[in-house]
Amino acid sequence: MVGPVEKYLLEKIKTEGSIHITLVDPEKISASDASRIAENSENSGTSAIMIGGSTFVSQAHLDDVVKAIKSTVNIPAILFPNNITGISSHADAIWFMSLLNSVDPYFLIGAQILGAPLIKKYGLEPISMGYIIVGEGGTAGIVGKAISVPYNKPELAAAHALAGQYLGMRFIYLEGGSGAANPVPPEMILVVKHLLEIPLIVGGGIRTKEQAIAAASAGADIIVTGNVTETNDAKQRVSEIIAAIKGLKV
Ligand code: 1GP
Repeated sequence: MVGPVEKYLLEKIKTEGSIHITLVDPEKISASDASRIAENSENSGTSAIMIGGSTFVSQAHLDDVVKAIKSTVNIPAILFPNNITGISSHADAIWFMSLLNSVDPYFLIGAQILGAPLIKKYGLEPISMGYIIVGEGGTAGIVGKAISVPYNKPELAAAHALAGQYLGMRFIYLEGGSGAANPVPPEMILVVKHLLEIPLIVGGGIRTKEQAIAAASAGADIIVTGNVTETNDAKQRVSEIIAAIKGLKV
């Protein structure tokens, strides 16, 4: 059941400690910008490109963005869907995710039922992941109807994460919300990671190498950054973040 992209991520985490993944939001950019960002990020040492946003984007545009990325870089392109409209046959893999703190069954299992046959048909590699909205939560929290876990309740985040692990999910993602004013606090990452035996992904509001170091040192196995790749000095900032977390946990 564990496919090549998942094996690649696990191996990277094992040998490099914390790794970095670049998030590209197809709502915000053209296919050519996506390919430029992916290329710069690959050159900086990012491990994969995630493609997804929180609101609707036409599937034709999503396909164009994924194709542009695939024709430019060698690292895996992993879909990060907010709905069944976030599926493209051109990617390598898809986070097969359930929003664990949503009050809407659609985001817990409904969308997954609708999407599963398409994933099978396209031959996409599904990577099972429990998604937890914490803190501010951003657009993902609103669209996903999540009861966000406050930053000062790390034990609650840990309970969600552990439930995901016990249900058989193979990764957990603590999502502070894209563009969050404050990233997930290291205290919350520490408490969650302490209980968890599967890799922990952390994202939302990470803009500096100091914030990335804090998250990685606290136990994040994968650091995701999105917004920072769209800034003018993106190349330098992403390189700094990746260089800073390299080797921290090995
Ligand atoms: C959002 O966690 C990601 O899903 C990335 O957030 O855009 O704030 O880096 P940023």
